[in-house]
Amino acid sequence: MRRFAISDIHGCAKTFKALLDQIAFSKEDVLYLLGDYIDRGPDSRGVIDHIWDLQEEGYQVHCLRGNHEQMLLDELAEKEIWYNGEPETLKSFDAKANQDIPQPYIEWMEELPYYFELKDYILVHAGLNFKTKFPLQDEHEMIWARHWYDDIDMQWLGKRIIVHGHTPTRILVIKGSVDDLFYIPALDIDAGCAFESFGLGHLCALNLDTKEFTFHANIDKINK
Ligand SMILES: [Mn+2]
Repeated sequence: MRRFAISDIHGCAKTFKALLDQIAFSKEDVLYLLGDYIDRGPDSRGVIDHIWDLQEEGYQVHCLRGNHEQMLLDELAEKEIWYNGEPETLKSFDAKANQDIPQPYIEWMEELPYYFELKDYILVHAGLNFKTKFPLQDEHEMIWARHWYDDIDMQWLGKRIIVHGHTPTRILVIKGSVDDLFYIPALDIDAGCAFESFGLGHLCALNLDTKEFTFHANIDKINK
C-alpha cells in the first residue's frame, strides 16, 4: 500500500489521468486529493467524473475542499457576487450559469471536508491558521491561507508534516522542500498545472511514505 497526495488539478483531466498512470496508481494504494478540481483548465467536469469512476471501481480516493469549490458554493448561496463561474468550467458542465451545474456535483462539493488528519500528516488545501489556539477550527484559512509558514507551532504539530497546495510553486522549489522539513514541516505540492510560467505547468503526486515527487507536464489545452 502506497499513499499519494495530489492537489490543484484545476480542470486538467487528461493530465490527472496521465499522472495516475505514471505512478501506476492501483487499488492497493490510497490517493488524497487536496481540492481545486475546477476552473482554469478545460475539463472541470471530467476531473470530478474521473474521481467518481475511480471510486466506483474500488480505488481508494479521498477528496478535500478547495477555495474554488467554495467560491462556486458561495456564489450559489448568494454569499459571493463576484464569482460568476469561468466559461470553460461552465462549458464542461453544459451549463450557461452556475445554477445549471447538475446538482450531484454541487452536493458532492458541499460534502467535501476541509482537512484530513493522519498519524504522520495533516492534509489541507491551503494551510492552517497558527495565530489561533485551534488551527483545526479555522476552515476559512484552510482553503485560503498564504504565507503562513512563519507561524507554524512546532509543538502543536509534533512530528507531523502539513501537505497542501493552493500556492503554485516551481518544481525545483517543491523538490528542495523535502530537505528543509526540519525547519519548515510543510510541503506545497501545487506545481501550477494550469499555469504556463517557467517552472510551473505540472501536476505533482507526492508519495507520502517515501516523500518522492512525481511530476507530469500539462497535456490539457490551457484556456487563456
Ligand atoms: Mn486554491
